[in-house]
Amino acid sequence: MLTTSTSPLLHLALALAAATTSTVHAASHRIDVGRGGLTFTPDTITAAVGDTVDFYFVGGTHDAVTSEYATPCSPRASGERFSSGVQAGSANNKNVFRVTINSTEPMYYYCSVGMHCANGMVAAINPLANQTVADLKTSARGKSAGKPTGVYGGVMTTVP
Ligand SMILES: *[C@@H]1O[C@H](CO)[C@@H](O)[C@H](O)[C@H]1NC(C)=O
Ligand SMILES: *[C@@H]1O[C@H](CO)[C@@H](O)[C@H](O)[C@H]1NC(C)=O
Ligand SMILES: [Cu+2]
Repeated sequence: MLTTSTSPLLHLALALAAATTSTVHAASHRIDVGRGGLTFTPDTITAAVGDTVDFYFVGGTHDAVTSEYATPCSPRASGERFSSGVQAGSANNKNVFRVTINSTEPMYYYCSVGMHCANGMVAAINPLANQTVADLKTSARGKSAGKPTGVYGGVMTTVP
C-alpha cells in the first residue's frame, strides 16, 4: 500500500518513466538523396510527431525543399517547412540534414537544383491518400524550380 507521503514521489517517477518512454519511441527515418539518379529513397514515408527524418546525400548535387502539393517545384512559404541547402553527395557521406517532425500534416518536397524537380525529384512525408508522389511527379513536369532562401527547418549534423 502507498502512503500519502510516498505518492508525490510515485507521481514523479511515473512522469519520468513516461518522458523516457516517449523519447525511446521516437523513430529516425533515413532518406537517401541522389541514389542512382534524381531520387529521394524512399519517396513516401509516414512519420510521427517527435520523429526525425535524416537526409543522406549519397550522390550527385541536390537539396530537399518543402513545397505545397499544388505547386511542387516552389518553396513553401509558411507552415511546417525545411530547406537543406545544396549538398554535394558521396557514397559514404556522414553529413545529414536532420528534420524534426512537429506535425503529422503532409509535407511535400523537391530538389531545387537545375530541372531535377521537373524530372520527378519530388517526395512526401505523411501524404494524403489522394495526393500521391506519382501525382506530384506528373504535376511537376515542365515546371522550373523556385529557389529557397537559405537553410531552415532542420540542422546539418554528422552521423557515426
Ligand atoms: C483529398 O482528401 C482530403 C481529405 O483527406 C479532402 O479534404 C480533399 O478535398 C481531397 N481532395 C481531392 C482533390 O479529392
Ligand atoms: C520543429 O520544431 C523545432 C523547435 O521549435 C524547430 O527547430 C524545427 O525547425 C521544427 N521543424 C520543422 C520541420 O519546422
Ligand atoms: Cu537534385
